[in-house]
Amino acid sequence: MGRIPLLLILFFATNSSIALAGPENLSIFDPVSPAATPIRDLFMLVFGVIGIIFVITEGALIWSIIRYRAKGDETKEPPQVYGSNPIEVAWTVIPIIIVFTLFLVTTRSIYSLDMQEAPEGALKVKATGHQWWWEFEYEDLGITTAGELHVPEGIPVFVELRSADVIHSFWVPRLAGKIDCIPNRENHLWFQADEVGTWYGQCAEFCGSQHAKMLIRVISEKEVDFNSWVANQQLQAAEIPTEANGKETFLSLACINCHNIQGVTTVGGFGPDLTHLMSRDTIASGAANNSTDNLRLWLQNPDSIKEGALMPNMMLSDKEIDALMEYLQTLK
Ligand code: HEC
Ligand SMILES: [Cu+2]
Repeated sequence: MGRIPLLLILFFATNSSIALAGPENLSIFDPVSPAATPIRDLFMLVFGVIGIIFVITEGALIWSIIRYRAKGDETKEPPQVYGSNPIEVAWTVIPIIIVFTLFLVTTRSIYSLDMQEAPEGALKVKATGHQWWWEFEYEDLGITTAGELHVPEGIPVFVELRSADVIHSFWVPRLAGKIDCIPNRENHLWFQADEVGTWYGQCAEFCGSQHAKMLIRVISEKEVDFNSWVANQQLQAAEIPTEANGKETFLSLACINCHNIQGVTTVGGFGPDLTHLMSRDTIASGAANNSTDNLRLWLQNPDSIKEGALMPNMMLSDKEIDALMEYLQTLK
């Protein structure tokens, strides 16, 4: 006993998130991708088998406690069985068969999901974990973005996983299992979003103080919507003059050492590409909505949104922030 009741509690605790399925549903029991369904099915199978074992063993225990409770009548002791070969063989062989079957089914699931080469017609994306944000590069399409991964509905997506610093782990529970991003190594994962929607995920390997704010959003869209998103992302930054001439301010500050803006500056790369910043719903890998207030707060002091973020507090004056805000908001 001990382990199984705990599992039961855990099961109902995690499973209850189905009922509560809010916008940020992270339940592995609610897959929308053929790369996630086998994981749910395997869990259910293993859980079913151990559930039956639990009921049988605990049932036998409770039954014998009640049936053979001492009532001062020595003659009612349970019959003792010693050295019965058939019984010894049965309770050795049955567990071996159960464990072996579960082992085979598990290996089959692992192998069926493992994919080291992109399948025909897949969209290829390179996902790089940084402390504490995600970079997504669509090399074939010439797009670099951050925090939010756009994909077409119903098409397999083949993700190459890397890390720029420490070990991270890419996990979007409703789309696929989790796979680590390891420095100097390339791992792979695939998924296919069979519905239009936003699927939430999270770095699943403790990677430093702001690990919990290293979120992932996968946005699956109808193919036409995806294509128009691609067409916009492929454009260089629009040249829109602003009153306070924010572009000059941006170029005069250290921003350019860390951030790229296609068509403007490409010496950065340490921080997120800002070319189409305003096309994102969130900033800082989902740590805050991309609202005017939050963007401003971020420029004033990134720590107020993500304490310890690797973008320094630039001690900008209000005037500089006004100018930068104007400029950043042209980056659609
Ligand atoms: C030392 C490198 C560095 C400098 C200098 C820097 N940034 Fe950043 N910036 C980062 C990093 C790293 C992030 C991602 C932080 C995170 O999410 O954890 C970031 C995030 C951002 C974001 C949010 C982007 C997104 O999609 O989430 C904006 C906007 C931004 N920086 C603007 C600026 C501006 C404007 C300047 C200049 C005033 C600047 N940064 C200077 C490193 C830097
Ligand atoms: Cu991480």
